[in-house]
Amino acid sequence: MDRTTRVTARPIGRLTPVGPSFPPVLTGTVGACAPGDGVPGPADIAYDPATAAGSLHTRAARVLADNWTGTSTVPSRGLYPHQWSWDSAFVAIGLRHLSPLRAQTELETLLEAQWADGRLPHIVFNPSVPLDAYFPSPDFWRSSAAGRAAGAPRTVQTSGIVQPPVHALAAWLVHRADPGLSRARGFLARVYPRLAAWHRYLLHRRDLGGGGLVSIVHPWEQGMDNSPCWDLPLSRVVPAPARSFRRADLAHGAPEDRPTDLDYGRYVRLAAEYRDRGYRDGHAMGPNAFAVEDPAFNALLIVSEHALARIARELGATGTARHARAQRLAAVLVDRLWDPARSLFLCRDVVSGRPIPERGVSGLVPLLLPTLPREIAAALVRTACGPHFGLGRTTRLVPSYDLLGEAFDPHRYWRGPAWFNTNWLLERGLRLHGERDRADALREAVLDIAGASDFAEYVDPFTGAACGATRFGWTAALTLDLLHERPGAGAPGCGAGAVKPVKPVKGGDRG
Ligand code: 9WN
Repeated sequence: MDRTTRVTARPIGRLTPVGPSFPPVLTGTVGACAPGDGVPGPADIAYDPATAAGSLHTRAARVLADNWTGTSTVPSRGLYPHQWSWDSAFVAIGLRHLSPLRAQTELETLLEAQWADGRLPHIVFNPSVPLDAYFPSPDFWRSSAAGRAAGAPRTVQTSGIVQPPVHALAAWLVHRADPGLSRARGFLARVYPRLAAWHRYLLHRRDLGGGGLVSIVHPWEQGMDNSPCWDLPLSRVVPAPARSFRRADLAHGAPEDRPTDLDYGRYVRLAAEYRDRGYRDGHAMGPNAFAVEDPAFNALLIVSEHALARIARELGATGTARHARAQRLAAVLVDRLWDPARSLFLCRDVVSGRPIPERGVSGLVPLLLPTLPREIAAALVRTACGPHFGLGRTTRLVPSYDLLGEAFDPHRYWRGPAWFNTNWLLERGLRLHGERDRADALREAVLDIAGASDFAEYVDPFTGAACGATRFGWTAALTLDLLHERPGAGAPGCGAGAVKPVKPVKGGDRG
């Protein structure tokens, strides 16, 4: 483990635990600190550890230094100038190799913006960024007013939707990077109640299909915003009129790489309606509602639940109930979303009750699950390497969508290009299931293409040409993470690592 942080740990305030009656109050947390208050600044990152790929390491570290705001990391200075939820989790996973303190701070800042009902908002807005720098801006979401009943914080503005729950996995990996520092700061003890409340929110308020899996209520919640998997359920949504909003993303990206105006109108309509309902979940779903069970979102929750079990264990509990719940959820995932004919997990439209017949990369992400039946893991590997995703044949990185699908477009947002976070997840999945050679090849491809594309947000899956923003946060962070992994390594040591079989039990989330 590379220990490059030059920051001395000192105890800081506590995050207030969340629960059904918790007030969104924070006491003396790191989020209030400015550089110089014990929170590391760019100068605390060592750029030149002795690694074989020193210059790639240096360049990735520089991106993270440049995107650091003092308490968290923006995905991109131009296109995404605030803190995003799953971006921060991926960033923390890479930052832990440079500065475990800064990685802890990244997650703590996000968790401070948690709502009283347990949800972790997908954006935490930086008040010093002009309102027109990103749309939808805080005055669209109006979180502290519209979200009051759901317990939105008063002192920080956020969005009201969520993103995939990668956070407990990130917290566990960050802890493992420097357990001494983590214990000295009481890191796990402070984040655990918040992470537990986050999972509770998802499992209890978002089981809209009634079968045990979490539903997303907006394409942005799943993180793969413009995937063709949403086209069918989105087609029922009446778009908001184009004149009612002004997109900011087109100032930074080519229109042909971004979602269409029609799709944007639908995103805006869904978000505005959710806001106008006070961000309440579990209302009676109308025929035009958007509610989808997604395999990647649920797989990440399961992996994070295993990580939470490990955190509980570190804090003195057994973790058994959480491991059991994760195993139970994995069985439900297979039961509800596995499509043996396509050898892929599919999304399920909760409103119609039917599977969505599109092949998206999210259907491969359950490869991360340690308890996946062996034949399903093998089938997923075949699918990744087959004609629909082309890994190792026509592509070096797994594309976001079916190469043979009607909606495939190598450049348009989540409709074909390859992203680095999904490839990082699949690299871990391959390693976990004993596919070392394929995992090594994918690792090498991520490193080559991330470096050559100047840490692009996403790339053409055939040529590796950069699309979207460059110097993108999670691309740099996950490059660092892979640089610190030994090629040829076995199963990754994460929340999803070797899980002892336990008897499933009902209920209980105390670890
Ligand atoms: C909406 C920040 C985010 C990522 C998402 C990605 C994109 C936002 C947008 O950028 O979404 O949340 O404006 O398109 O799709 O995965 O978290 O990097």
